[in-house]
Amino acid sequence: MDVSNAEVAQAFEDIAILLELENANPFRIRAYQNAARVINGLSQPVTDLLAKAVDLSEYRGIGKDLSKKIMGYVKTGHIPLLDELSKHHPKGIIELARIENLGPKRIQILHDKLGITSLKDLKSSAEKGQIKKVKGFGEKTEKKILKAIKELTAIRKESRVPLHLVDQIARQLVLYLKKSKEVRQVEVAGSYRRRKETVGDLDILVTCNNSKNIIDHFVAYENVKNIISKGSTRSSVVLRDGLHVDLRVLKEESFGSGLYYFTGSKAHNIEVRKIAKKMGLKINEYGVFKGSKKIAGVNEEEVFKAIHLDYIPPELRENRGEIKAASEHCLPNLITVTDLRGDLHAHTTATDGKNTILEMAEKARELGHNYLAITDHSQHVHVANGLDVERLKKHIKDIDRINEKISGIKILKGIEVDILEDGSLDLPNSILAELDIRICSIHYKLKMNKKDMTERIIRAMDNPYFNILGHPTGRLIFKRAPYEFDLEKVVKAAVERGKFFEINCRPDRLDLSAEHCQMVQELGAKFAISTDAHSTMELNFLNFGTDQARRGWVEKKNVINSLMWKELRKLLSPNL
Ligand code: DGT
Ligand code: CA
Ligand code: CA
Ligand code: ZN
Repeated sequence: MDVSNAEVAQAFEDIAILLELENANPFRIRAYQNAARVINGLSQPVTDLLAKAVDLSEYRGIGKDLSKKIMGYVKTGHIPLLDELSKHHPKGIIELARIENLGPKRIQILHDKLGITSLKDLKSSAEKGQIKKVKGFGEKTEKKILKAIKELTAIRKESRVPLHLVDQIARQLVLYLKKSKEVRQVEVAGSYRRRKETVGDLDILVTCNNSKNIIDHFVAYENVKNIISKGSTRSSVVLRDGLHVDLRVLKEESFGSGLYYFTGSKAHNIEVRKIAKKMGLKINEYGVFKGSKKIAGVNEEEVFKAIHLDYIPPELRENRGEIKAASEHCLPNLITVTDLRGDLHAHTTATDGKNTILEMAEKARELGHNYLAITDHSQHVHVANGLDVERLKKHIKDIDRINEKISGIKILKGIEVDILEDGSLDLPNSILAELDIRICSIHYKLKMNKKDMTERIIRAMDNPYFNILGHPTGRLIFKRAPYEFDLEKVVKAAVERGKFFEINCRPDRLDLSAEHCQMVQELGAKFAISTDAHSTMELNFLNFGTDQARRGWVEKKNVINSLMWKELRKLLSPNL
């Protein structure tokens, strides 16, 4: 059995909790807790130690008895004592012990009085105010319990990390790995390579001259907080920021097949394996095989060729139709960040941005943009000091002046105008007519019912000056679900009226989602990939929106800011 140290330690911790519930001898309980700590701190997997015939009972804190239990666990995947104890207690009881202020004694009381056997039960009882009525608990404890549950669930949610944070961490780690003379190839695979908006853990693949040295080098990285396992060809660590990283050393001859396998997704891999099987081939992380003969594996291109598929970009590997498309030679011509000619959503100090029009313009020019749209907020957004007609008039003049001053880039006069509750726009058409571009967004009254919200948006699209629906679903990653509306209906209305959908690049928005991009494109609508920058730095966000667009199958021909201003302006003129 491939049992990790973390799993062994967890099993011992569980035993300690269950023993405590049974009022066992405190010394016995402590022994299991100590052993769990020792195992968590080992620098090598217990499986490796046992394979080398190391006597675990020699470690302080692990006696003869526990050493035997570990050997049994590694061999069979079971610890009879844990199995036995588990029989006497409901499954959910162990996770209750992870709540602060809730030792085994109190868990027992809650179980007897209120029938609580899981975190879910505990939460609902606390919310109903039943816990404070139990003798020895009281109002304060109930509040504490609710707070602890909230924190526990928050941690679970946060155990996935937003891609833009992982991006920095991964880049630094790769640089560090490349510093070793032993290393030849380094790639980050997994959801990171597929550019998923959140990442569970990093999967790094390397080839090298000496695998022991590279693993030693890896675990010595200054940002490593815990070493979870350290074997001869793989190692797992937790970084200081909480991110897990798996490192695997591959053989050069199977780097391509390994990269393909560990890039996933799992659903994609499973489907591909079926296809290979139909062709009489076998595919795994070591290569593509015909009988026992290896026919591909060095690089991904060769692997795809061997299974008769066009090369599938990692962002598409989610088993959402890409395998069929690859076998029929009709994969989409995905947008790339270098296809983009400009940025259509940016704020300045006139509202809630941090930089002036000129500063934003200069940065955009430095990025090689052909144009940048300045789209500050409209009056309804008081908190952002939104523009009323008079201030917008002045803003327009300011932009004109900058355009006279600066060369090599066109600054578009724009607005991010609010869609009001009744679907009208927050500024009169007379002033909207003086602009080059209007992004229309919803910023308040997000909780309308589905029908009303759908009508609100479509009514807004009836306005001839409406160009782009800003952050179309209003979702915030980890924080807020999309508002309720009929996206399909809205897309159809947009196609009829010549309106476009924003793919907002802000890492906390990435709105539209990949799935929504795919659906919107299939219904025939086009996109603007825009940063919604509130500072010059944020003008760099285009790659995040582009990653998202690629995951959503978005083609270059359907992205309006892949056009130069000369062409784009025709699409933005009002359809009067
Ligand atoms: P994450 O880390 O949750 O964001 O998502 P991934 O996709 O990076 O998943 P992870 O780290 O568990 O595994 C990395 C890749 O390894 C995964 O995308 C596909 C491959 N893989 C892992 N487990 C399996 C499996 O049981 N079967 C197959 N076919 N592939 C697997
Ligand atoms: Ca992963
Ligand atoms: Ca992983
Ligand atoms: Zn907005």
